[in-house]
Amino acid sequence: MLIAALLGGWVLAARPAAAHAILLRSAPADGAILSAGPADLELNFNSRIDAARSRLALTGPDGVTRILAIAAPAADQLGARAVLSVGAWVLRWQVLAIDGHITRGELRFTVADP
Ligand SMILES: [Cu+2]
Repeated sequence: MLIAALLGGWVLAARPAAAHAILLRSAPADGAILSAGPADLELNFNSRIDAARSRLALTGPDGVTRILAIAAPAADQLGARAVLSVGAWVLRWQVLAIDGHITRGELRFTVADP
């Protein structure tokens, strides 16, 4: 009885966490080295997200942070375009999952001379 109650509690507690948006993969990947020019940024999550309430902020080698216009090619995906110059870049993402929870993270990548 006690075990069942504990197990039930664990399952209930685990369920909302499973719906958090977790980044599964991205392009560019964290730590990637790219060449300069226009780039398609793409982030894939494990759950559906509310693209309208999600945010992508890109900081370039000049230290300036730009909020990117977000496209949502799929319910679990965010996309954006950026023109990348040589140097270090940080892409910060914040997404609202359908369970109402916000998750955030950042990707760092480098643009190198060809
Ligand atoms: Cu959640």
